[in-house]
Amino acid sequence: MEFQNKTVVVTGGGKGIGAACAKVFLDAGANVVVLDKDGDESGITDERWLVLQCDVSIDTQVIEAAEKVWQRFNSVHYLVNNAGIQRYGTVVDTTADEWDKVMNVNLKSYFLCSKYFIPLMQKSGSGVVINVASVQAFVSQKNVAAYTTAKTAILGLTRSIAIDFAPNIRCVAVCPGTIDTPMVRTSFSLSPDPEAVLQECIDMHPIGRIGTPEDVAEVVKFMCDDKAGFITGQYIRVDGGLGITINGSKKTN
Ligand code: BMA
Repeated sequence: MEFQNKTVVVTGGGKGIGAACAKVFLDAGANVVVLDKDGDESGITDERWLVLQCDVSIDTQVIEAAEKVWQRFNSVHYLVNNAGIQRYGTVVDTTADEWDKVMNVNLKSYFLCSKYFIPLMQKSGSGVVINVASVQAFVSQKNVAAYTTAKTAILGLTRSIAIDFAPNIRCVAVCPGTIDTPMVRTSFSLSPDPEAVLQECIDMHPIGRIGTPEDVAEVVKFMCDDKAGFITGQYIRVDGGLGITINGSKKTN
């Protein structure tokens, strides 16, 4: 119960990596706030569990959520910026609307939630902002121009927050590889052979599997812990080795 009397806010907390983060913090004793435009399907009922339907890319909705969180728990210590969508396209294929949508959900929401929750962390004494990015902040693939741009920008935002709000507030980016989430499964389903895409993804990761949401959630929790108190402005890849290979785990001979 190392996070007892602490409050964590998780965006996109209704499914995938966000849901795993929310659960890990609940199990560690924290008050947990799930912000998700679709609500939450976990069925958890607990006095330390608050679900707010909120589109975190919209300024007024984040302001309202921040007020409700403060009313309910009177503190905010951790913010996990995690909400994300993936859309496909080169810069030529991507429509201006799709570009804006990806930037709004994957990047602007991180700015907005930081803007409105950091002051509450300051009132609470200290805090940590975790920005869930992606290996696509470093390496990329075809056809994901908007997504990879947003994920790369998150690293700059992470540095800015770390510098501007030190020493009491730390900020760390966590960069997952392929993780078995509804977002990734939806991407797979766009292919005529989703199983083949899954196998390709497995082969890209030297660890020999894709990640689980819990793989990421445990690292997020550690980065929030005081044990990680000398880490700020940094990124950590949780990618099964994806980012260190030239050709995945494929043998060359
Ligand atoms: C993630 C998502 C996944 C992808 C992975 C590795 O951010 O884009 O769909 O498999 O990066 O490229």
